[in-house]
Amino acid sequence: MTPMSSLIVHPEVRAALDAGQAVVALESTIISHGMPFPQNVEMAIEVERIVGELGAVPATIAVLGGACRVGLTADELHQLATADGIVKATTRDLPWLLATGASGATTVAATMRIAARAGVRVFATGGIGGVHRGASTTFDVSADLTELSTTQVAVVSAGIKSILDIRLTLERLETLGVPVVVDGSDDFPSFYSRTSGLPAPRRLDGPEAIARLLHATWTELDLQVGVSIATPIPRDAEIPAGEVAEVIDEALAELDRRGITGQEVTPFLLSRVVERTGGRSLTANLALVRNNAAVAARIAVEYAEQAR
Ligand code: PSU
Ligand code: MN
Repeated sequence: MTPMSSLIVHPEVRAALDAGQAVVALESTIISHGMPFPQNVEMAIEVERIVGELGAVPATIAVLGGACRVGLTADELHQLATADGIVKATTRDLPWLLATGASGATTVAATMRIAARAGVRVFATGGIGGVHRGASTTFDVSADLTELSTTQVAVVSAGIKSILDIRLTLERLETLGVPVVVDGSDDFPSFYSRTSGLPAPRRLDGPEAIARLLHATWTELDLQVGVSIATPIPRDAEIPAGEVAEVIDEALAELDRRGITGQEVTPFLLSRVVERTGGRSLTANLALVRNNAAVAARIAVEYAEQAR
């Protein structure tokens, strides 16, 4: 077995990378564990279309049958959205998936690692993981942060969901040396809401400036880090922070009562929020993922152009 047989890049993605054209990575935990069916598969197909229309090649990433896959077919997206037994995989789960031939939906961390192996530098998701509320006793800090501290991929998100401690997550990202910029706002966004009560660590406006930052990070300074790019949810889809706060507090209390810990925490909180807001949060979630995909595609196109 050659060492690279565990990495399979879709021919269209391969061709784009070889030609120095824009590629945008997309994650799969959001499909298998972040949203209900059928909205999950509809979302997965639509974000690929949005990326394509803006001149970049979409590459959804997952592990299927023990191989890291970069770029999936519609059938494979459907399988991730519906199949039982697709494990949620962060970076440390990748060796187990490869060794056992299993399939896994990749988190932000695992998606970044596989994207970097394939040479994809720009990645769109919904929200990144971070420091959980109460982490001083649970030690629950997402491996997304560790990955951002070592892997050269830019992650476009709508900020951080307030199921997490946003202030502590930003502190941790600073300690880890991860550049954090907000596109077009002085406020750091909190997923459903355009603000979080915290200032943007740094602000940049538009894809050209952000692509320059990526080249400064990797090409000029050769920093071995990821970059976190937050873009606020579109105004017409925003849910004011106060309206989800109560639902999130209830979900956190239920988490405690039920003693849910570890990898189950984030999927549990995500599904509770959708249930308790009567689907309103799902509509907002879909709007921000579409927006993040478009922002990432424009950045990827600029990044490729500035490399010429
Ligand atoms: N936050 C969201 N939506 C998501 C996730 C986080 O608002 O779908 C998913 C992402 O895949 C992220 C993962 O990488 O949850 C983080 O999981 P954990 O907290 O177990 O590291
Ligand atoms: Mn965790």
